[in-house]
Amino acid sequence: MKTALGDIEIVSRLGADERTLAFDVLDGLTRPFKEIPPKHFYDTEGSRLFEAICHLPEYYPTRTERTILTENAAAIVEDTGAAELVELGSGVPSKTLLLLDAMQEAGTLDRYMPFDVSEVVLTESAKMLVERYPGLRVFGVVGDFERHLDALPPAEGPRVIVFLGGTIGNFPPGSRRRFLRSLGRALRPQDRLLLGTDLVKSPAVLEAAYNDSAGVTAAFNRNMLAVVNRELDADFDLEAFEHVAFFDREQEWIEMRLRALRSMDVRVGKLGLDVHFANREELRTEISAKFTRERLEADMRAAGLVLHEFLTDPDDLFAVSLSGAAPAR
Ligand code: AVJ
Repeated sequence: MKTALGDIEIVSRLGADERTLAFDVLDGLTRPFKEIPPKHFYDTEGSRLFEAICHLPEYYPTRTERTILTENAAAIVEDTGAAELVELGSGVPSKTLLLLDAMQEAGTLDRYMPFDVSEVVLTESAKMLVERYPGLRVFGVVGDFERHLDALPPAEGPRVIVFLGGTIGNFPPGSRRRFLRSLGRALRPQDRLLLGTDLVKSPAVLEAAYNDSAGVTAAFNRNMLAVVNRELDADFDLEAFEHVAFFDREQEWIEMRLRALRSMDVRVGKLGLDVHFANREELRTEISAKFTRERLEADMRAAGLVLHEFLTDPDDLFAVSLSGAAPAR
């Protein structure tokens, strides 16, 4: 689509082969330890609740990452010569604007390539961006960045793949390395990965961020059951589950669960499935891994990447790192 405002192209890779909510619920609710993956939090209400989480006093990651980017955007652009940004799970870009602003300032800004599952979100942000940055080309991919990186056109200038927010923490360690490896394969020697990671810190601070006093995270967590009710014609009683979030010191990740407050049977109509919950049985909805510089470097190395920069805030709460493909040996 070439609009009067500029150059916007949106391609869709969401198709019939989708690993859908139905797939994940059938799989996840019939396991010995019940689990539904965190990507199903984000319907309209879930996205609204997540946005509210980002503004909570206890939830430091969003504002800390923004501070790091504010401080370092110009240097990141200078270091990388970035002309093209690929953004994974863009949503409505806000922190990314700091980078795009710096690229425009440096005169290198050429192309922005967001990935998102929502075509509406992509189209709206594309329109906003071509208006804000005259001459910017936008190539959006409606799809899943775990599987559709090949939808990207070849790089025409120094490219930076941006994955912010600490969402890499949602991957269990093995898939994390596999995913990083796939990103590494997409990088030419001059390209970089800009990655946001939450850092290991005092369990009290971590746990407060996922057990906020206003109960927004609890509502966000329970909303996943509302998504399943609506989409799969299930009859979860949201009141019958309590929010649980704790820091697993062994694994160094936050784990979120929903705990049944009584024994019950839940019907998932569209799957013809009856699921039994014992009293106090838990359903895992998210892991959110926390990193140290050493662990991140080890992950990068195992994935064929080299850590170049590790940028943090003064309190070492969060890190934004720059990595590149390891030279072939
Ligand atoms: C969007 C995955 C980075 O793990 O901190 C916030 C999601 N879950 N509060 C995170 C989330 C509960 C968030 N990420």
